[in-house]
Amino acid sequence: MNSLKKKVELSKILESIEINKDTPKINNLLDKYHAKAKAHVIGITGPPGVGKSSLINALIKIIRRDNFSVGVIAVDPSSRKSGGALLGDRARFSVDPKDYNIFIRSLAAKDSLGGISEMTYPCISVMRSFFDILIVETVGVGQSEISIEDVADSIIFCVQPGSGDTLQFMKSGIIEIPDIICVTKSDLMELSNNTLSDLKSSSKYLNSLYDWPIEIMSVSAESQIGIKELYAILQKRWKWLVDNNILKKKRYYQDKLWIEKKIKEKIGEFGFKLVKEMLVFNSQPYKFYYKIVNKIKVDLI
Ligand SMILES: Nc1nc2c(ncn2[C@@H]2O[C@H](COP(=O)(O)OP(=O)(O)OP(=O)(O)O)[C@@H](O)[C@H]2O)c(=O)[nH]1
Ligand SMILES: [Mg+2]
Repeated sequence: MNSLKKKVELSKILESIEINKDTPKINNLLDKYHAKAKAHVIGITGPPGVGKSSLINALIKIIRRDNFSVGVIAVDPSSRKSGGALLGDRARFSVDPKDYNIFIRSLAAKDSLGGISEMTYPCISVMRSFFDILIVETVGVGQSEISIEDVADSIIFCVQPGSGDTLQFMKSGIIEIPDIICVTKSDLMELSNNTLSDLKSSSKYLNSLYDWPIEIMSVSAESQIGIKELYAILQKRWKWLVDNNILKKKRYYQDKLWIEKKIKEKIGEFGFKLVKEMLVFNSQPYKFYYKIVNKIKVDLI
């Protein structure tokens, strides 16, 4: 199938999973794509206006130069009160419309705090079977039931130069510890250097899961500084995830968390406690979810 056809097919699927969610047909379809996952799912998060979209634009260029295909899910926070970029205009994705190996999809954050709505994971499940790399942009506010850390394989946390709060947030658990920390706008030399050295000197407080050495670096999307280096780190990270079998564990955890959240939503915390022990599955998480929710409904009636 050529890339244009693929793009059209993908748009149709995404539309249909939003309209027909929770039907057996859609859950079968989701499992079909779930089984074909190939992309490295990269979450890019950070406060409004920090430069996430600009960084994604810069990454897209380098990814395409390498001839890899790339999908982007931009979780749009504009529907929430906090609004969009506070510091200057919001960057749009400036991609070549004739390049069918780039696909950008916006999802409304609705009222979910971490910006991850119920539809984000099914959308990721489908899109990661279509592309080599899938990037998800969210505004990181943390403290929500499901956040970007629960649906992506690697997390880049963007820090505004001159902001001193980040480390405090991490230490107090308000934000999860990311895999890569990027101080953005490094063309703003002095501010950026200070923030970078603050973060580096405190890195001993950051213990990442599974012994991944957290990378702390500075980037400038505007001046193209550090982008190649960031891309190289992402490739190293992908190899590390695959070679150490960590990807498999992470993906199982992502599936399980999504199922748990959906079950809680359908039958509440009490109902969830009754079935918690039953949540063991090997594959096909969407069919499994559907089966279990229906079994509970029958049992409860
Ligand atoms: N000097 C400088 N400005 C930048 C850089 N990257 C982004 N900006 C500016 O910062 C502003 C916000 O950039 P965005 O990329 O939209 O930031 P964002 O984090 O995606 O913003 P939201 O999606 O609204 O949360 C824009 O005015 C950009 O031009 C950079 O590398 N250097
Ligand atoms: Mg943005």
